[in-house]
Amino acid sequence: MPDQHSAIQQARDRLARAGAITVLTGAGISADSGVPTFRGADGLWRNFRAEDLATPEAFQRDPNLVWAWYNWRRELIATKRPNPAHYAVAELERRRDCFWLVTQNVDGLHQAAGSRKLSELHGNIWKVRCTVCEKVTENREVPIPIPPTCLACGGLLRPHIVWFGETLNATDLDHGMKAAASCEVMVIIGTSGIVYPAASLAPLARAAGAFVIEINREPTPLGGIADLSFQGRASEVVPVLLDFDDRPSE
Ligand code: BV8
Ligand code: ZN
Repeated sequence: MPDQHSAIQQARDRLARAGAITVLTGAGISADSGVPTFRGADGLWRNFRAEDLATPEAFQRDPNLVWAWYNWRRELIATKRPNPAHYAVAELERRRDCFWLVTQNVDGLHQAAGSRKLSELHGNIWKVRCTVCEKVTENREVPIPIPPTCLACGGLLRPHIVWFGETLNATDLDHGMKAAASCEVMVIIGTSGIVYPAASLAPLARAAGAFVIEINREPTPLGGIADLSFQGRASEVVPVLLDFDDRPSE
């Protein structure tokens, strides 16, 4: 890995010359906004691990407990704002016709920062879906009364979120895979690279010939396929990397 300064210059040159750019984000991009990451120490709630609650089985067994967890997260996220990394990604979208953002996050902070060309692979914490009529609506009640019921049919509502063991929305996944397979540069920000199929988008981009840039606070399994890995806080590193001139250096 070249020294930090030349690595930053190399990343900026690659981005400046890239016509098509795809960004893949995980919980780490929202960490500096105060949103607990999924696997970080601050992600626990009443000593439950997220993986134990974000499942259809947990919801089947005790929907009120799962809703209490989501109410805790909704209340917390409702007070959080995008950070400079979210804004830098939204700005990059405006600078490229061929741009797509694939996020694993459900917090809605990318949209709050102005991102529009994105797929939310794991859903959105501000959307609910009826378990009976499947109607999806936006709901920003904080807290949402438990158990929430569908205005259309009275059925029990669930978060419109993809839980472990559930398949992703085929359109979202397809869009994400196409964006990974067709980009010249993929920027991966704040993901542990553990959850599939989202994590498979990085090797997919690499195999298709993309230059892969990773930003994370610590080394991840994706480091092995990144051409450049930057260790640091997304809110500090991402704005620096994305601050490039569109005139590639000679
Ligand atoms: C699927 C919504 C087909 C929930 C999420 C056994 C049985 C069933 C399935 C599986 C199985 N084994 C494996 C699987 C597949 C499973 C999976 O991958 N499991 C993992 C745990 C091994 N995947 C699935 O089940 C997917 N569906 O495969 O369907 C299928 C069906 C049946 C059977 C087989 C296959 C569905 C996955 C979606 C799960 N839902 N979220 C909710 O949010 O309520 S995933 C969850 O993890 C979040 O969305 C999160 O975004 C995502 C990924 O985590 P990260 O975003 O990476 O967050 P994490 O905390 O892990 O890491 C944060 C990173 O940021 C760290 O690297 C840290 O260093 C860094 N960081 C921290 N601070 C900063 C920072 N970086 C920069 N700056 C900072 N300041
Ligand atoms: Zn309904």
